[in-house]
Amino acid sequence: MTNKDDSSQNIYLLIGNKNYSTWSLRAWLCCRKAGVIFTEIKKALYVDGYQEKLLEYGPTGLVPVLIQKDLRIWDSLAICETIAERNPKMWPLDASQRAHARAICAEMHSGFRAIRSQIPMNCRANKRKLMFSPELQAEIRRVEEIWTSCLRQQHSKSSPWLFGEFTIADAMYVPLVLHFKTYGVVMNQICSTYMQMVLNDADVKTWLAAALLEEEIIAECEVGVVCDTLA
Ligand SMILES: N[C@@H](CCC(=O)N[C@@H](CS)C(=O)NCC(=O)O)C(=O)O
Repeated sequence: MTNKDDSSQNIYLLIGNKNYSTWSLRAWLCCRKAGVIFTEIKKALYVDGYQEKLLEYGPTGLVPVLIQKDLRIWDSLAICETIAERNPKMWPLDASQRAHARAICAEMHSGFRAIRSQIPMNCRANKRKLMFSPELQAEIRRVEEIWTSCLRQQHSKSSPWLFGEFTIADAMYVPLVLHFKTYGVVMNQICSTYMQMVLNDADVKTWLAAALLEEEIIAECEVGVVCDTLA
C-alpha cells in the first residue's frame, strides 16, 4: 500500500464529514503518514439516504472503509493494522513500546465514550463552553495521563509524537486534540506542547482546511455555547 508497491493502485478510502468524523480522520491520517496513495470518497453523514449509500461500501454502514479491489476493511483500527502490515514503522519498532502503543490504541478504540459523546469533534467550532460531567473530567485526566507517560519517555525526546516517530497511537489520539481545542480543555505543559505540534502538522492542517469548507451541520455534534473568554 505504499507508493513503492504496485498493489498501491486503486485504493479508496470512504470517509464521512471532515468536520465531525473522528474515525475517518484516524484512518485518513494513518494512510497519509504511511505514504499510501489513495482516493478519498467522502459521504455526508446523517443526511437523507446516507446509510444506504454507506452500505454499498461496507457491511456496517459506517465510515471509514478502505477499499482495494475485492478487499473491504470497515473499521479504523483494522485499516491502520492493515496499513502497518506493509509499513511496520506505523507501530513502534521496540516490542514493549509496540505493546504499550497497542494497549492505548485499544483503550481509545473501545472507550472514552464521554469525550466522544459530550464534547464531539467539531473542527470548525472554537471557544465552546459547557459543564464538564465527572465522567468527562475523569476521561480527560486519563488521556492526559496516557499522553504524559508516552511523552516523558526517552524515546519521544528526538521526535514529538507519542512514541517518537508518528505511529498508529498518534492516529488514534490526534482527533482528541481537536475535541479538546474546541472546548478549551486545559492540559499540562507536556500535553499542551503535543497538542500544539499536532495542530501545526501539515496533514492535520490539510484535514482542517477541508473541514472548514464543509457546510453540513450535524445538530447533535453542535454542543456548548460560544464563550469569548475561552483561550
Ligand atoms: N468502530 C468503528 C466506528 C465507526 C463509526 O462509528 N463511524 C461513524 C462516523 S465517525 C459513522 O459512520 N457514523 C454513521 C452512523 O452512525 O450512522 C471504527 O473504528 O471505524
